[in-house]
Amino acid sequence: MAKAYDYLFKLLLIGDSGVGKTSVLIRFAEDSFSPTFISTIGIDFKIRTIELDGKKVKLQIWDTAGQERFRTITTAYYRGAMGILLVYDVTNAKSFDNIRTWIGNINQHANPDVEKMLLANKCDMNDRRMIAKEMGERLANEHQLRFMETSAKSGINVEEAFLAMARDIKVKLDRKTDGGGANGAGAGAGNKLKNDGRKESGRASSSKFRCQLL
Ligand SMILES: Nc1nc2c(ncn2[C@@H]2O[C@H](COP(=O)(O)OP(=O)(O)O)[C@@H](O)[C@H]2O)c(=O)[nH]1
Ligand SMILES: [Mg+2]
Repeated sequence: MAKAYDYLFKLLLIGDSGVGKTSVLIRFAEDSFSPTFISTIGIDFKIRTIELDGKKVKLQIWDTAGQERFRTITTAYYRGAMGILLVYDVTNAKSFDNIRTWIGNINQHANPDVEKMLLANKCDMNDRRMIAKEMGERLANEHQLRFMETSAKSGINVEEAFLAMARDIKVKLDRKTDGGGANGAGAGAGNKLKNDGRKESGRASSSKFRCQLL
């Protein structure tokens, strides 16, 4: 019997209230968008299964239920998370400043091994932009995070962001289960390429997946 999935990754969305976390999740899971503020009450997580290197990867993506407003996100929410998408809103400088606080919160509560990524959402709203792309890139570099500008509204980079996150987790996991040895197509050299390629692909993706409405 065919397995339903080969990998199960638990991901979380974190960031200030109103930055578009729920919208990004709904764009990714259902490919839809609502222009009104979405009450998160009742939504715990959404599931989408993707394919990576011929493997089925089930993504279980958790959304906060408004606790972010009170900074009461605790260890329970972070438990078992393999990837965290940190989201700010390019039209809201405070949400950008607060990313440092969220990183502190993650460092305090989450598994130190968790894969993190920074998303600059609402990049379709250029007329109201407060945070330049370079500022996001600088912050991401400082914390060695992958970075992308996204728009849940137009769909820019949403798919790419989740795929990049899933890929990073899978690479890390495969490397661990292989005890750092060769896997799949590559022998030792292939592995080294992967190590070096990680940062490269991070850079490549931030320029390749440029927000198209800039
Ligand atoms: N223009 C634009 N609006 C967005 C985008 N993402 C979310 N929004 C809007 O921002 C508001 C807050 O979104 P929501 O997903 O509820 O934010 P959350 O509190 O972080 O979950 C809603 O009115 C959304 O329609 C985006 O990419 N572009
Ligand atoms: Mg929400």
